[in-house]
Amino acid sequence: MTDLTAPQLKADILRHLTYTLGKDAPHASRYDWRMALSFAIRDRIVEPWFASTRKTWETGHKRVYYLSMEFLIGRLLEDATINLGLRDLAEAAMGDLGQDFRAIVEDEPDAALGNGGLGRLAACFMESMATVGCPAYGYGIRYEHGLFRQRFEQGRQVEAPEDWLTQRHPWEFERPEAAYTIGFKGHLETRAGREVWVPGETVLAEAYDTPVIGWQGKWANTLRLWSAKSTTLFDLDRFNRGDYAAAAEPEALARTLSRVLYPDDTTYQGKELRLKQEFFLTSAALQDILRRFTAGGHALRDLPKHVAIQMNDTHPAIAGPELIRLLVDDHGMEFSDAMETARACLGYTNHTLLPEALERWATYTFGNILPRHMQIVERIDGWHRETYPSRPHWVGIVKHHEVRMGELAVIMSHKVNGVSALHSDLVKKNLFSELEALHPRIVNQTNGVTPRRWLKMCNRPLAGLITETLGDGWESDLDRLRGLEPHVGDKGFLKAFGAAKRQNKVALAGWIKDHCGVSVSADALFDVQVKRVHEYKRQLLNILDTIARYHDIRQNPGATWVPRVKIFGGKAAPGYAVAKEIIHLINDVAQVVNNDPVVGDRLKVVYPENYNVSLAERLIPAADLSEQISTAGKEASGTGNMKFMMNGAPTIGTLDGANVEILQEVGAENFFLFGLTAEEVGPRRANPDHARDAILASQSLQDVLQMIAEGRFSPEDPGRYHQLVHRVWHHDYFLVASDFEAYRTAQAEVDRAYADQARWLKMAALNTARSGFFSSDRTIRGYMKDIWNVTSAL
Ligand code: 7GP
Repeated sequence: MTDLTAPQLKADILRHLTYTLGKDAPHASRYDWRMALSFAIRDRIVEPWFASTRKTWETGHKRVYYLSMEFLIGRLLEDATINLGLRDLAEAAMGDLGQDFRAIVEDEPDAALGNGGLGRLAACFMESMATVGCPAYGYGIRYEHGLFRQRFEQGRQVEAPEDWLTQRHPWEFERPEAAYTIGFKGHLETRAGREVWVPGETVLAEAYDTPVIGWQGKWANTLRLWSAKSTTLFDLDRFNRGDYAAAAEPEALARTLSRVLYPDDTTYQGKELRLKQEFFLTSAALQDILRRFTAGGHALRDLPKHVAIQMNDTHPAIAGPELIRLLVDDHGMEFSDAMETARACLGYTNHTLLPEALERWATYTFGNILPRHMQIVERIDGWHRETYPSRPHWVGIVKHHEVRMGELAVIMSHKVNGVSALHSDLVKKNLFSELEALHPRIVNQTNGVTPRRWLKMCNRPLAGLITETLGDGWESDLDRLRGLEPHVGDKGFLKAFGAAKRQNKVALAGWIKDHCGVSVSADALFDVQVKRVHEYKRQLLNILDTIARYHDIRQNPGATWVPRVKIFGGKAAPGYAVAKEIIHLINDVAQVVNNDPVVGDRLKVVYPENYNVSLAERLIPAADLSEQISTAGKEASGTGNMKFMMNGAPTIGTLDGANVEILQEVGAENFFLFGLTAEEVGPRRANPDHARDAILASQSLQDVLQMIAEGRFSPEDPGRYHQLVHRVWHHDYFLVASDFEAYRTAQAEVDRAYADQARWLKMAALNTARSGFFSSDRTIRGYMKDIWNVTSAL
């Protein structure tokens, strides 16, 4: 922690405004002030950052390398001030300078270098590794355009490019000296009895480093993002001939590699550019790792003693063959030694069981782009066949002219992990059961989230109450939240807890009024489902229930209703037609419900555009109810579910992913459980009439489907949802119909619980009190012990 004073910080800000930005105060814009503040704060990170690096070098401490195609970081300014203990000082200093700290903070664009859960997890992990003092590097791609911006036009999702880098990104340091050549395509030659790869294309990977500071500034790690540059800068010949566009072509072509983030989360597309991006990240990272390692003067056989490499899903699974290639082709190691060395370093985290998300590359594409790696993959497959002669014939990496990245990642890793207890179990039993039987290596590491961002920063009223009640220090020892339990019987505490929630709700209501044009009452139950839009996550189930509620209110407006605000947020992959239809339906329902005078405050539906990390920070602290309603067996873990719990929102949910563990921690009386279990899902689906039976058994569901089919929510286009309704009747793979009645019953129970505010507040407070397990510090300690074999350097 720093002992900076307000006048010093002010002086730093003004110095940066003058000498870094070249502005004087009277003419500085909000952007200028934000830059000046960011640079002043960044200055405070540099010292601990250097100190951490120095210490790691001096002690020869083992390092962790986290390879991920996504880092969904969000904003950094406020987070950095919080971890440095400078937040209030920064607010005061800016106030003195006539600037509104909140406005400055919100001027920062989100670094949206990820799609959803997998990318956000990587960002939480970076913060937690810095907090617990695990020496680590994150490696990713510095996409010029992060995840697209979402807008609604007449209720339809429209995508616009995101351009966070058009402004200066004050947190990074460009490292032109740290650049590596990455090859693609070309051919193989035999020279002196060795296979040599002669790439047909090359690009340069240039590093940009962002320091990641942990809680209280005790340790800092590096997030190193690669940007693609051309190896041949400019075609001067062509330029001189006047062909300016062609002259710039090499540069433009190379840059496409780090131009855009693929916006699909759970479907795999098989696009050549994607494979190139994956190799670009992985090769640059591994070259950098080996350079750093050999600079330390160690023998390559000792790599696993000093280096742990984690593959965040299969996206960087080319790391296995690439590490072998570098060790064998560049460093002269024997294949079998290289194989052993690579496996001892590598770990693989699986994030999904959805078959459509499992990466498989046509051997044609793979061999064309990475001919040497194709050869190495065949060799690995051969090695595996020989090592396990008993292996069933269908098990292996190359099958039916495809390279299966999951199998490759498992075979190349000493440890494989799932992300919740249930998910790891299913990975073991279903996804990789044969490989696991040959060589057990699957372990569980239940996901977590950083409580610094997801409680301390985003929920000041609640964080303040916790500190008042428990004192300092819970932020890095989240199990201490259990200390709130004895207070839950105390009326005064519950009142304060309720007041904190209400303050967040009032703030959100104001924001909704300004941004969505809908008036909502802070007395209503805020029921929130925010996440990527996907059929398995079942936003459809939620909106069907909303329509049923609407229908009932219209039938019987005089009954006592617990007022609800249904809040949705999330993006659909641009090519995912069904998901986009669901978004459209939600917006259409919102139009009708919000403008129906019979309904009034009893029900409102809001769907703010462009859900992202910053919007999550606004919505989650104001939520009363957390919607985690995926078809059991489909959500690997979920991490939003943990954020809601921490912020005192009980869950309505299925027995899926980490919901199972949330239920276990919080107790059944504080969780609204419903629906088929993972074990029941298969048999249910096997009944060809499952949806029809469920619909015929539910008058309410029949009414709802009828209303949609009649065009009640799309009067100008009554046929708009015929297909969607048809799907529910005939192709209800995710069992929306089968779980509908159970969901409604659970929602009715929610109403009853909420109507008794004393009961509700107690449930909410217990959710916070029992959320300590879901700190990503706990998760990271688990990886360090069970997978990376690395200790804290603190
Ligand atoms: C997600 C899972 O869907 C989610 O359940 C989990 O909490 C999160 O990873 C972190 O483990 N998966 C992805 O975001 C994803 O892109 C495809 O998966 C590989």
